[in-house]
Amino acid sequence: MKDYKKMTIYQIWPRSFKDSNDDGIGDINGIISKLDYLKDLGIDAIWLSPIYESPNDDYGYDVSDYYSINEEYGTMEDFDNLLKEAKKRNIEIIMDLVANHTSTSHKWFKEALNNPNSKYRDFYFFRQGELPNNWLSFFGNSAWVKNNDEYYLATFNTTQADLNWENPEVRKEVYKIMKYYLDKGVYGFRMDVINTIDKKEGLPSKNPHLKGYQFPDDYIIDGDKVSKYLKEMNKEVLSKYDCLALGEAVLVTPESAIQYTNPKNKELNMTFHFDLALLGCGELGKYDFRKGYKFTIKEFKDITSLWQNSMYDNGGYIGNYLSNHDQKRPIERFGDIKKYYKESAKALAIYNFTLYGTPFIYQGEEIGMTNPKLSYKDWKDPECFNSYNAMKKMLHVPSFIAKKIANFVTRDNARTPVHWSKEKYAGFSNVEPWIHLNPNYKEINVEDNLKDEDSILNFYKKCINLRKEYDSLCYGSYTDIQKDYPYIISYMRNYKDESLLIIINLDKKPREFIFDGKYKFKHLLTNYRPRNLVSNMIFQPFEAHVYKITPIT
Ligand code: ISL
Ligand code: CA
Repeated sequence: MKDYKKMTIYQIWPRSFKDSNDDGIGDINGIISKLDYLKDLGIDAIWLSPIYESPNDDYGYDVSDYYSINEEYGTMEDFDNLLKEAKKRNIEIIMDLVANHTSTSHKWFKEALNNPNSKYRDFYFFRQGELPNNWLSFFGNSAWVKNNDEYYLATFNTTQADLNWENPEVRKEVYKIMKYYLDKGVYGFRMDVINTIDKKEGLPSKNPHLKGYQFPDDYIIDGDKVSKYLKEMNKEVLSKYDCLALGEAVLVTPESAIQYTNPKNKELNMTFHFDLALLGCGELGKYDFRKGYKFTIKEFKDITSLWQNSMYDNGGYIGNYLSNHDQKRPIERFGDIKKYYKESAKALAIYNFTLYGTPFIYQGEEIGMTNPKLSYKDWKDPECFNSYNAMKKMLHVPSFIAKKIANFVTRDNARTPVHWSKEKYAGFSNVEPWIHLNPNYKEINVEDNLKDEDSILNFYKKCINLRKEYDSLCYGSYTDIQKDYPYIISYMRNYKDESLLIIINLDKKPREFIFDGKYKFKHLLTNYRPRNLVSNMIFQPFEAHVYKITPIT
């Protein structure tokens, strides 16, 4: 059995990873050319954001054919080759399974539109007549799209039509896709918005007494039948392979995450949660600026503690991440790019790699890539365009402010090309990339990071190795130390007779930390200088340490 609890997983968003054929778009052969780099970094698996055929309205999360590869990225042969080359290096490939919806260019949907008697009508949600309900989509529109005299449900972009999982034939088709790729040798799936596959019976309006579109929330998230479908998927597919089922469970609660991932329920192996990503956002998500994107370190700590304790104590399991293709680069939010750039990038790495759960790295994070300064002319992301309009229409935000907010939060921030070198176009391509390139590639790039002993990249390698060496980081319990202290996060990880102590100052100011208990200690890792563990310590901004400790008896 492969052990996903010991793995480090690296997310590739293919369009911006590496271009091999000079069209300015990342591709499969580009990924193959960087496998040695990834091997050297020490990762065990790659989660590949979607590479299936797609009109790219949502950059691959709108699939038009699950059995072919987007030609901009290569061919099925290239993909098979990627699998083979990755296997050679002991790297697993995890596919993105986008099965809550298909593109409206998918043949099922086209067939459903063209033929009123088609069985594919029941693959989706079509309703005649009036607007069926007041649901707001994730991307800020009505969740219903009008097409002639009917509507179809699309809870994300208007060209992503929701599949009707109630229909057993839909589920069968999904299982068929999964088997096709598992039989090819992929290690598993990251399942896109998998906890939204059950829509509330009868599709009633949400809070009908309120004016305007309402986010359907519990009417589409974590519905009662999600677990039923996952159990069936497990029985029909997952249980037959040595594979990983990772759920992107959007806005999931700890209770539901435990339900999905506790092995006794036979559903998924792990899930992501959204609470850190949404820190400082208003209740409608990242375009809801009403909290000013402000949060405290104490809130950050409380979220950590809630998830760590509830998962470990109840047999649940999560993937830990700070960045992905849906969030701007987090170093600006949780760290300090001006004064403590390297220190904070490394402190955050220590955090992400020492928690209970499998750590994820998003491409470019390992070299400390930052957010570019975007203008509205640089936008590519459909969520950004739609949410910009929604801010103006629904929240009556003036255009120039809406633009500022969108520049600040758009997913485009995380989707600029990876900086491989100082060369023109950052070594990503020999031509102008498809999306804005962050001009700071001359200062932040893989080439320089590799050369510099003290680089963020070399620090990531150390973090990855630490997990390989210390089982307590992979399997151990989690215990908060000084839970209420508002600046420094500290916790212990225990497994069998091994104990690790982690202390991280998350603040931009020096902070004092009082620690009681007498221990023998071994210093394992720091972003400053190794120092003794004593009861009273002043930690510099973002100073972080990992110790192995044994009680003095
Ligand atoms: O980005 C978000 C936070 O503001 C989310 O609402 C995001 O849309 C949600 O996490 C679901 O994401 C996944 O499904 C989307 C796709 O656009 C994202 O890229 C994907 O990660 C629809 O398929
Ligand atoms: Ca290319």
